[in-house]
Amino acid sequence: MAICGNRRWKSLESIDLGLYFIMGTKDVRSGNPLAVLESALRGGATLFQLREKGPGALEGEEKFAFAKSCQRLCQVFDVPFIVNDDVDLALAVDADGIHVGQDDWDAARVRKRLGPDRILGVSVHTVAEAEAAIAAGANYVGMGPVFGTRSKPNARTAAGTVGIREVAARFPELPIVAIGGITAGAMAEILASGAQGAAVISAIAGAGDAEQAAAEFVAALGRPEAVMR
Ligand code: TZP
Ligand code: MG
Repeated sequence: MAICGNRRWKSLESIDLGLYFIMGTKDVRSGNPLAVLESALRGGATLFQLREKGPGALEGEEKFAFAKSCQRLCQVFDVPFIVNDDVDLALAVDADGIHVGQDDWDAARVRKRLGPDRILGVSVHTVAEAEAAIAAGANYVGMGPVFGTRSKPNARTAAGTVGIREVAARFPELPIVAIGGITAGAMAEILASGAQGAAVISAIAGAGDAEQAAAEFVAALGRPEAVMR
């Protein structure tokens, strides 16, 4: 499998999918989104994706400025900054990577636009989609929704971890992150299925204390080296 390198994270092994925090301004129920991001990073989020979409989402210059602010915070914590869907924004802000779904852009075209040095994540649901994502140059795949979610109105039916198990068995070296309704209490099941970690919106963005919520996920990862910042 061709694994693409990355400027700031020299090898794929150093891109840590353990706790992949995803947030847009509308996912934050109370408080300042940047403060929530900072708390999540402080609690131990290992990767961040800006997913700014839906009614009332920031656009244009406001979205650019917010992305830059998120990126600066990620840099302070040495955490990769990924942009959802918006290839132009990802390139304009010099993001570390982009994540695209099956209905968004063709992943191979996105890889061409990004060049070899940025992280490319692709949402997949089947072994065939995972194979196509690898061929397109994906560094990791996202799989879900595992459980029911209220963060994505058009989400597919919750699929549990069956698909993850199939993809992990077929492509043992492919990094997989599970998504959809994941709580810290489900981490053991997620990891047992073959995923390297969880992508999380509401359990952190909607928590009263995002730092504590993130720290609970990190504790559930069960890695002695993953410590709170
Ligand atoms: N894709 C599949 S489920 C989902 C996305 C973006 C939303 C995950 O959010 P939450 O709040 O962690 O269920
Ligand atoms: Mg998408």
